[in-house]
Amino acid sequence: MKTYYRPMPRLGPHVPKDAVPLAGGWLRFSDVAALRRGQAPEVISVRDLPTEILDHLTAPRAPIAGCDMGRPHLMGILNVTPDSFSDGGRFLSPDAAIEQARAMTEAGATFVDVGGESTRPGAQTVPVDEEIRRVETPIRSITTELRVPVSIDTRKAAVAEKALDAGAVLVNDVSGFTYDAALAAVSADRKVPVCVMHAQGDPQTMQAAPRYDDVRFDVYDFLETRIAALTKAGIARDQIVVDPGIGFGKTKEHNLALLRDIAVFHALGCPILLGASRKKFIGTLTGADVADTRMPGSVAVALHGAAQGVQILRVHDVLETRQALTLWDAVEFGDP
Ligand code: HH2
Repeated sequence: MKTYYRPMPRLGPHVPKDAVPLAGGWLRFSDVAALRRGQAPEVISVRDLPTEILDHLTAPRAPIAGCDMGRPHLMGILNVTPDSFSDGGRFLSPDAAIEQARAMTEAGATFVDVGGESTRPGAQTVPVDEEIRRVETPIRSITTELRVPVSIDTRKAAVAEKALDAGAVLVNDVSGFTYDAALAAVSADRKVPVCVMHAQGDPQTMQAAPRYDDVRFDVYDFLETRIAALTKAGIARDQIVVDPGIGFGKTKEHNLALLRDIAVFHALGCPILLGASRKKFIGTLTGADVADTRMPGSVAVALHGAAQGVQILRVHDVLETRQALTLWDAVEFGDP
């Protein structure tokens, strides 16, 4: 039976002598939970790991769009849509979009993720021309005026092409490159990094009745298969970022299980992106019904991600998350 290896990162300055770096980054680990479907976890020593897993868990990640994956990054969310679940309608005008991108960059975002189609539960597909119309101008002005890598959040090859022409440098697809067969080829041709996210179902129906055998391992296997498909399509393995897709065809329990064991995805050997910001499960757990009031819960999840070695945190509240991360970092690792 397949074993999944979940490193148990240590925080703070006191680590055992045999601890090794997690993904070449800011955490170290010496113990790993060996997990199997339907069985109790077993904690094993890093010395007992299969060689390929040890390599995937420890090897430094290549830079993504020029950003060093040896430290946590904030990806600021910029939805140029009328209907996104949290910021819909606020950044539709090019001026509002660039101002928001500037504010997020000044607050510490090292990526800006621009999306022209909401993929919230129940959202309708946006025609390609309309999606291009929404994203092209903001991406061009952000990449001209600000020195921040822009990612294009789209499922469609035609939109990605225009966004890359306008200056985007990363393709982020919430369908895990399953929606439009041409998107992987475009990303390979243009030699840009990609983010492959897991989703069960499409936005219109995904929250109806999501089901898994074990969400952690089903998502892991999906991402592993997609990495193989994307490398076959010509995308360099070290330019693939993986994302478990919080809220995409997942119940609150599914989201929590994924977050608790998010470190298992390090065994894929790729940087991890986590997008939990203001999502519904935060409201379900806290009673914060309105998305804009979910900042504190979102910050808590982002800190958890950083403590598990997640390299890219996709957030709406950049200033607040950066402040929390700075304090967390100073306490755990010492004031620089
Ligand atoms: N979540 C959303 C959109 N894109 N991309 C990645 N890689 N990971 C995510 O978790 C993710 C994503 C949904 O959130 P948001 O963009 O805030 O809302 P909407 O889809 O309504 O525009």
